[in-house]
Amino acid sequence: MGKFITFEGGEGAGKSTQVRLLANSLQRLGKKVMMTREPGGSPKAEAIRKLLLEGKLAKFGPFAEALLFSIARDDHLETVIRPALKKENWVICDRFMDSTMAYQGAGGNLPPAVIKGLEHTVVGNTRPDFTILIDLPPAVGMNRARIRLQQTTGGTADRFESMDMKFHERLREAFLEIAKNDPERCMIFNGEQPPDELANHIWTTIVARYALAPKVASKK
Ligand code: Z5A
Repeated sequence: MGKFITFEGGEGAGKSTQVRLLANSLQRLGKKVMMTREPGGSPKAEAIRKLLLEGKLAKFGPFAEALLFSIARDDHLETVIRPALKKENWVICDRFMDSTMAYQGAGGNLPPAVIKGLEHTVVGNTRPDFTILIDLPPAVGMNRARIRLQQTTGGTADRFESMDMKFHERLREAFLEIAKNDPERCMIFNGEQPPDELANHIWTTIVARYALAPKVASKK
């Protein structure tokens, strides 16, 4: 079996940037890597992503959203993640089950037991080996996301980006709580450091955790 690594955190934390940098480092070591993301990652799940991020289903409330994220995750796991793990890939996923606990749980006030039930049914034994939580003050992340939005789409925030700062503070606390309660799986990294420094810290941790040959780590 391969390895399953997930990145979690708030808006603009730098997850996508770090997913790419970690994938590059692993590939330079000759590892087979599959980068993916949630919501999405498979054709059916990408279709659900569109509905969720456009906010068209928000009127049904957080339970309906949690179900839809779970339906998308089920397809993503079945058609993409589990087959890739069977082929010895390092699967690196931009957001996964902890985002449901943070956004629909803490953010949407769904009871943790409901989310845990969905997680148990959908994820089963395919839990991440390692989860990298990139933590930073929501104002910093939102500002990064805002600047990027202006540069790319002309300034239209999606369903979750448009929530108020208190919502994003609750998310941050929820992610920190998840990591604190599962220290074997989760590690918290400071997202305020420059991308290359953060990538080096993550890489050093991965090298130690999986006993990889460290000499390739410093190559760009
Ligand atoms: N969601 C949910 O509610 N429930 C669920 O179960 C799941 C998801 C799975 C997916 O959005 C949304 O779905 C998400 C949660 C919800 N909420 N929102 N919005 P998405 O995939 O479109 O967006 P995201 O996951 O929040 O990612 P993001 O906003 O694109 O941020 P990021 O991936 O963490 O950051 P980035 O793209 O790497 O970087 C953002 C910008 O900052 C970019 O311009 C970078 O160049 C810059 N950057 C990156 N790193 C740094 C550092 N270290 N310093 C300075 N600047 C940096």
